[in-house]
Amino acid sequence: MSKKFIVVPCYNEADRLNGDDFIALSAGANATLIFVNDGSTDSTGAKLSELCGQLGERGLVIELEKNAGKGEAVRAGMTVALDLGAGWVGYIDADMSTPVSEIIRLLAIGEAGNHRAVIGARIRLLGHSIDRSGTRHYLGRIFATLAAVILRIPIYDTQCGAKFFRSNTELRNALSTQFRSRWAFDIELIGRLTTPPAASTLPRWSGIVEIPLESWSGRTDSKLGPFGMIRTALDLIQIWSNLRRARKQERLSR
Ligand SMILES: Nc1nc2c(ncn2[C@@H]2O[C@H](COP(=O)(O)OP(=O)(O)O)[C@@H](O)[C@H]2O)c(=O)[nH]1
Ligand SMILES: [Mg+2]
Repeated sequence: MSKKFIVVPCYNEADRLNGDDFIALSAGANATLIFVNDGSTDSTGAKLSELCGQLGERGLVIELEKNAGKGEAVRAGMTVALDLGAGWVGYIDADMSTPVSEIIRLLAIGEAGNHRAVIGARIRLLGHSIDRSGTRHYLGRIFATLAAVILRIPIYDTQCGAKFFRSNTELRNALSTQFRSRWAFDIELIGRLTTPPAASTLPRWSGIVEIPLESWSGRTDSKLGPFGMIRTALDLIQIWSNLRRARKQERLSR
C-alpha cells in the first residue's frame, strides 16, 4: 500500500482544531498528517505540538514564520510529503468541513482506481447534507463556474477544501513554483495539471475525478471576508492570463 499524507493548513486555528477528529482520521485513512502552522498569532502552535505528540509518527508540524496564505502553506506541506515518499497526498481544511468519513472515502477511491486526482464536490442533492449559507453557496457557484470556464474543463467545484493527488513527476512540477493566489490556488494547481505536455493525446482532465460529497458543513467562521473575496476574484483574472500564456507556449511547442 502507498504512503498517504494529508496536509492541513492552519492559520489561527486554536479554537477550531479538534484533536479527536484528526486522530480518528489518521487511523481511519492510515495516513500521516502534516499540519502547516502559517505564522499563527494565537496558540495554534502549542495545540499542534500537543496533537502531534498524541499522533506520534503519524503527525508532524511545519512552522512558517510569516503568514504566507493557504496556497503557499498547502504547497509547503505537499512538497514535504513528496520528499517523504508519498504515494498519495492531499489537503483538507482545519475546521473539518469535509467530515472524517468523507475524507477516508475520497482517499480510498483514489487508491482503488486509476485516478491521478480525486476532488470533493459540494453538490446540493436530495439525500446529501451540504450545509452552507445561501450567500456563500450562490457566490461560490458563480466563482466556480467562472473557474471552469477559465480552466476550460467540465469541473463543478474548484474550491472544495478536500483534494487528493497521486504522487508523480507532473505533481511535483505543478508544485515547484509559488502560487499567485492565497485562496484560488486550487485553480492554479488544476490548471498546471491540465496543461498537458505537447505529446499527450488524452483529454486534459483525464484521470481527475470529482466525487459528490454526501456531507459537508461550512457553517463555522470563515477567514475569507469580503475583502478576501474581492482579492480572490481579481486573482482569477491574473490566473486566466497566466493560463492563456502557458497554453500558448504549449501550442507553440507542438
Ligand atoms: N496557511 C493558511 N491557511 C489559512 C489561512 N487562512 C485560512 N487558512 C486555512 O484554510 C482553511 C479554510 O479556512 P476557512 O476559514 O475555514 O475558510 P472557508 O474556505 O471559508 O471555509 C483552514 O484550514 C484555515 O486554517 C492563511 O492565511 N494561511
Ligand atoms: Mg471553513
